[in-house]
Amino acid sequence: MPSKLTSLAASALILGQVNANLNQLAQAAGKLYFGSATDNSELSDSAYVAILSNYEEFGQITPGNTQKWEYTEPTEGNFTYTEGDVITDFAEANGQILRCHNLVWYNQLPSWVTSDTWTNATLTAVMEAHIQSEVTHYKGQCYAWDVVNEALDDNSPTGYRTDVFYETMGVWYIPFAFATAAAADPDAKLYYNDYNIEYAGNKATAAVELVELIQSYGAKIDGVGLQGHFIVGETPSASTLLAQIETYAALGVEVAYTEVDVRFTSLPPTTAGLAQQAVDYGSVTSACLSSDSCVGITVWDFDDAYSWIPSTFSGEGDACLYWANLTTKPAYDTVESLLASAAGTTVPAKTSTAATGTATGTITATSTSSGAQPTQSEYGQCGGIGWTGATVCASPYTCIIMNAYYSQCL
Ligand code: 9MR
Repeated sequence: MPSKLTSLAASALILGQVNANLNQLAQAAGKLYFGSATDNSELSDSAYVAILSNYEEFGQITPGNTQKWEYTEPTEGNFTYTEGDVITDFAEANGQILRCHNLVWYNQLPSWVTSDTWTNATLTAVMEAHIQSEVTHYKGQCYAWDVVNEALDDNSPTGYRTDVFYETMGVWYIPFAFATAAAADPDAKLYYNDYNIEYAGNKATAAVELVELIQSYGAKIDGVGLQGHFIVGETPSASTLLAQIETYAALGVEVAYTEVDVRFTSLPPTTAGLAQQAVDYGSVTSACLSSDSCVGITVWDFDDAYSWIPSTFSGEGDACLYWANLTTKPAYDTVESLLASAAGTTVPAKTSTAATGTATGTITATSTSSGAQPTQSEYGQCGGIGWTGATVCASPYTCIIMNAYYSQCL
């Protein structure tokens, strides 16, 4: 039975209750933003756009594709920003911070870059022209640039990915890219962005050395982007993630979770799986909340309908905070509750979302008794991860989220 103290605390929390949205809560908790990636084709989906454009929900946007080299310089010296501008204009119209993505990456390169036989001098000139043009075009618009993306290879003996840049220019291409970007927009935060560097291991150690390499050349690096493409049940704990954040912070850089999703390796997810996914998203959220060096969290799209996972990992998916029908998952509730708790507030009570893809009513503040649904009495549990009992309170009580695992009729 809950103590009187618990119920008094709940009353205080109710007084501080806000209409919860992820960015609003993240900012109230001291972060710069909670954001999402998006892509041009998605902007014709009006129901999706209604959520994406809500600054209180997503205060930051990352273009998922159209700032990449194959889009912005499809043939040598011909720069085209029309498609990238669609996303940056969208973000600016909504007052959203932009993370710009990306300048130098082995993937999504036009064939003229990968197929030519470059010398160090000629590829250096090409890289310099590309970075100068793109960073200048977006100058003043990008909070941050992912300057170099995924330069490390999990299996390479050197730690570096042997792409056209590394093979032609050597490791020097990395500080060169950062110095070139800094010259073009001194105010943009310059990030190194990668996956599997969110927790201690060989690749994270290589990422630390990469930051030190850039610094040793006297070039500016402001941040490390932790992509955060995780798997349900295999996501590192909050303390493991936090330890790695602090390792980067000790180098004098900030960090951000830049591409978070937590995928199921087999579908459809079970109720227990959804609860685990909520724990996993919660670990990422808690880690970021626990460090002043973590500026924000970006999900690699918020809606399963637009996730990159199913086309890359056959049979896997459901990795986002929202189902494809734009209702929210238990993971959403956990992220929201953790942000709210860090902000010193609470979120409106809501009915829970157990069913896969058919969840309903998750945004509704609710829960006095109605109809024939089972009701919970005063002080009874009415929600939380793994809770399968009544989610409606007997009149006049309201279901209040105490934490991700426990909601109570008060
Ligand atoms: O979301 C992007 C997807 O639409 C592209 O097909 C894919 C091509 O590799 O790139 C995806 O975004 C990637 C990001 O740019 C870098 N980190 C991994 C992301 C997921 O693949």
